Amino acid sequence: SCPPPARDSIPCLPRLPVLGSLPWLGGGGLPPHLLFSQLAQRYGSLFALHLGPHYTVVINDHQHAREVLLQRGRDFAGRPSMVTTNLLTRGGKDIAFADYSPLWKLHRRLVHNSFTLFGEGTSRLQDIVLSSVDSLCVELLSGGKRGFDPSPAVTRAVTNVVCTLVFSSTYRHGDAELQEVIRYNDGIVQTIARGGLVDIYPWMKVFPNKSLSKLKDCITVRDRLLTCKLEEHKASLSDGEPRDLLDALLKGQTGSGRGQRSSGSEDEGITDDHVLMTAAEAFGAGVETTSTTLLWILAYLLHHPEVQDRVQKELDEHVGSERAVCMSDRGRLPYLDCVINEGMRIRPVSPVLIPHTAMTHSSIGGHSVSRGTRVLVNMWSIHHDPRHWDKPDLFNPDRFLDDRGQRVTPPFFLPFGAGPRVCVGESLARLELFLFLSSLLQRMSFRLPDGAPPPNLQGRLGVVLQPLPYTVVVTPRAGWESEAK
Ligand code: HEM
Ligand code: PLO
Repeated sequence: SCPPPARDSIPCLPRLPVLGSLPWLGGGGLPPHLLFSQLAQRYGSLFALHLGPHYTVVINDHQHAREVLLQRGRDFAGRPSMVTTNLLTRGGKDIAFADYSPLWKLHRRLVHNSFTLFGEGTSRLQDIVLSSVDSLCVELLSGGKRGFDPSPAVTRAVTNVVCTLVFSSTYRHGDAELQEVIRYNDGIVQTIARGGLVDIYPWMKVFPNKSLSKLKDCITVRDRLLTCKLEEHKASLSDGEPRDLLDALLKGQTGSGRGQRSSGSEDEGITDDHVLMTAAEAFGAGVETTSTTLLWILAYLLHHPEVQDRVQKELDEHVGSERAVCMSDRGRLPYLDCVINEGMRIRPVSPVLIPHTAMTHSSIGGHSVSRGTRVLVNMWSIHHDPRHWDKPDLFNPDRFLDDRGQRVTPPFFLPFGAGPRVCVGESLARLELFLFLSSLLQRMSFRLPDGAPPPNLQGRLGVVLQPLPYTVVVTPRAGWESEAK
């Protein structure tokens, strides 16, 4: 029989030498996720462009996204090399920004197992989160009747959870080390990929600039702190249960990486550098994503007080005010789950995921794609696709319930990505989001300060898509007044 007909190539933007398609990208006015959504209307949901020298395919619909992430997930599990993330990760000794390799696979599996160790199975994680939630509630409730920005308190609470999880440190309000951690993390967030993770102007970074030296300073502070934690852990490592992620990694290092020659080709195994970079990354990912998602959801609740009322009604009916909410309540609180999903749909923290690359010659939608091609999955377009979502710009948690009030997860909802590069922190993130939101809304209500405009929902794209600062007034709910001073 005849070979299948050759399919035409992916529609591509015009290009110039060196600049690639940059002159057609509107001068950097729009952040990448919005720019790509706009271009998809002209070129179709699958199109290509040249980001400087890099041929890049952009995907704006869920069929192609599932093909790249799931069906051909292995082919597209590579990561491009970027100046800032190479600095951040000592040349890819982490999970998120490291290119695909057998060692990376081993490393990712080790991290995944270590997470599970502290995950759903044990109640330890729940205890860690709940104790942090308690202090957050006290702090928010003592804010009084004046409007205030909830962001610092939320960030502190989430940072505390991650510090306990990664290296067993818990901090009191105002602790100097905690302040240092928050400061260096902020510095990295501000300098690491300022227009999102898509490195549109890679050559700019080659010239010495303020931003790059600030990044280096923050990395130095981070490394000093983490090396110290690592040494402490090594010195006190015992044969018993791992105390935290750092312990689990150190144990896994001897178990599966170094010392064992059977895997052959990998000469190095999982080094101390890998352990350090993983701890740093779990830390950064754990803080930025969870706190940002919480702040987005709070912002939407201020716009939709009826949604907040309904969550609180659900909580009153199934939990009450006599005890704290726990993970086993999750099945009884479907509407809260929908609110969390709707928050992650309407404002995905990572609107174009992390760039992928083709590791072999492959294809997308029947078009052949050569090795090394960069692939950007625009989750923003997918989560706002009017063909699949009714009024996509409306915050409507009910879209995650079917006619019988059962939870549904549509195939075009992928806030954590999918396939070999799916988020490793998904179950941790879900646990945190659930416990934080349920506990907050059980104990207090959030309102706009008198006369204040509702939060701006446009967002600002740094390394993640963040809401602009806004203020809230917090009032205790029945049964929790004593916590307010
Ligand atoms: C990767 C979303 C929380 C660790 C990712 C990706 C997304 C994502 C979209 C990229 C997938 C891709 O490139 O295809 C989220 C969201 C979160 C969240 C929405 C919370 C609301 C966390 C937490 C951790 C974490 C709490 C760890 C403590 C990671 C890591 C990767 C990743 C290590 C890289 C995986 C890889 O490249 O193989 N996440 N994440 N994330 N996430 Fe998360
Ligand atoms: C956040 C700042 C930290 O200091 C370093 C860090 C590590 C992992 C990154 C995270 C930052 C931002 C959010 C990322 C995460 C890995 C996966 C996650 C990119 C840069 C997302 C949403 O994809």
